[in-house]
Amino acid sequence: MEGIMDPLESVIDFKSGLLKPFENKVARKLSDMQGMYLDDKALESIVNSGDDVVYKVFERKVPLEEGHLVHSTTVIYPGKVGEEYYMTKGHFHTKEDRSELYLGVQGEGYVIMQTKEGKVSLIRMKPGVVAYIPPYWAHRTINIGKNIFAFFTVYPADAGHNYGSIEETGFPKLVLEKDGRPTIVDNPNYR
Ligand code: S6P
Ligand code: ZN
Repeated sequence: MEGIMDPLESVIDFKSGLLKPFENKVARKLSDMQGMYLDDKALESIVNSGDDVVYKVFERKVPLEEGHLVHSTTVIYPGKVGEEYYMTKGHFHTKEDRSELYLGVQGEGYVIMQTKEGKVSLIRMKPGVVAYIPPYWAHRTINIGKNIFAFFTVYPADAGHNYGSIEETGFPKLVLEKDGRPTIVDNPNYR
């Protein structure tokens, strides 16, 4: 049938977390994440001393239409802003009823999820762990290890990303390093 897309094959490199090949690549630096970490001063000082790439997304190109599935890997580098581990910005899907699957590929982390009604949930991620993010749950991932944390994601191509709500409210919980260990605490700035 005319207009039917050809199948795609890709390979996840389980060591580096790269998806090969990829057509779209996003790299986010700390300077792209102003206001998202608890310790603004620590963030400012890292940004002023040369900035840092926090994470990269490697994505196959598919039409952003209902019926297609975007699939990509995210690689979060190790590091902290003050006591807070490097993490993604986090978002609701613009179409809030669109769900998502994460598969842990390399390293250790958390996926933190919240609903607009104030429910919060965390899943500890490591290679092989699958996290199902149901409709209506915002999601952010956090690298709690000394090396990269990488995961594979699949989600409906018409989902879209709403970053604005998270920029305003943050997540109800933070994952901080306390006495050398990842520790889940209440976010004092949660609105
Ligand atoms: C997309 C999916 C992931 C994230 C990626 C970066 O729906 O949840 O591919 O986009 O992990 O996070 P963020 O919050 O900057 O988009
Ligand atoms: Zn998502």
